[in-house]
Amino acid sequence: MAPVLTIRSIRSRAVSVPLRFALGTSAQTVRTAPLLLVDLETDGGITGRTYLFCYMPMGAALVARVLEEALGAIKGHAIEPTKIGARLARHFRLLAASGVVALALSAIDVACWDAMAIAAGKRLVEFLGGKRKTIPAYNSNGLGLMAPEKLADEAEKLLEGGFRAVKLRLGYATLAEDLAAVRAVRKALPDDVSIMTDYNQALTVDEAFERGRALEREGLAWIEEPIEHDNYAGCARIARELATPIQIGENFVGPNAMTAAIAAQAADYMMPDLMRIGGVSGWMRAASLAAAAKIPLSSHLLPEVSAALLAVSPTGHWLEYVDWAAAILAEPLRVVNGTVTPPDAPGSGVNWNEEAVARYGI
Ligand code: SMN
Ligand code: MG
Repeated sequence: MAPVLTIRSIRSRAVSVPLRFALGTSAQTVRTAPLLLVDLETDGGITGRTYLFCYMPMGAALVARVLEEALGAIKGHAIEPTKIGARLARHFRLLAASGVVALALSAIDVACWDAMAIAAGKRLVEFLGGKRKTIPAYNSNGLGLMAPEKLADEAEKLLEGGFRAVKLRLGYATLAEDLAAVRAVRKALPDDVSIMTDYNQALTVDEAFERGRALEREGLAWIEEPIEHDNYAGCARIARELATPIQIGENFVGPNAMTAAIAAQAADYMMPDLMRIGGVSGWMRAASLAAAAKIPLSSHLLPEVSAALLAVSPTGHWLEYVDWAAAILAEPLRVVNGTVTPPDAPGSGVNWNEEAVARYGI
């Protein structure tokens, strides 16, 4: 008999994993990854899992609190992502399903899909109608804001695993420093290695024009979030003006944000975050939007689950690889020749290394 998939409980545990390469962004420096590990238990005995990157330790505590509240609205209900999502959207409507609430609701959705795929005895990628295949990945560990010599040093180390693409954080005080950083990394790497760059919203529209034009001759793969993330009209002007592709999307909360960004022609490339776009359900809607608009779609963080989602996205582009969860996963994602393959395990393949979870628990 098929197992009964009704929601019994949601357990969450926070861990703090030291980063091998600190990540100095124009907004903040991340030295440890605050992760929240989520176990959604069903009455049939199947558990759906996911983790979330919570940006700062306080984020993990807040998401855990939202999960507790959410459980009250869905306990005893059958796992049916569309219905669960609608229930939770209504429950949180007055508070607004953004910020940490969006993270929590996305995590519940991902855990539901994991449980359903496990119950069906299928890998998530197959449960979604696709096949396991290699996905090109860029190494997004490290290359934070730092002295050019240090960048050159770190860039070389980031090719380990056969990566042919890396991401450099920009947004130094001056254009000259941005250029020096790009040139130091370019010089340290073989010519065929792609360099993505990320401003984390540091610039005004005018600064983005000035710096973007100066960077045009550097052969960058993309310039990410040059200005505030939701100024789609400004992004569109920049994307139209610059030859280098503009990339945005990690701050889309739900597919509606992406719909608005596409309508504004805000960027050449888009990269929703699984935990802000609305989990697997939100991602699949975003993938359809990207396909209809012919926009190359990349992922943001959560590479373990994103690999399966990119494999079923018609315009799947690059996977952002970070190793932050590797320390606490039973089966860390493997990088081979700069590519990853969706895990060969039922569901999303996310399972805990309990010994490591105990070690890094907060
Ligand atoms: C990023 C992600 C997570 C933490 C800091 C910065 C960044 C990215 O914007 O795209 O990787
Ligand atoms: Mg980014």
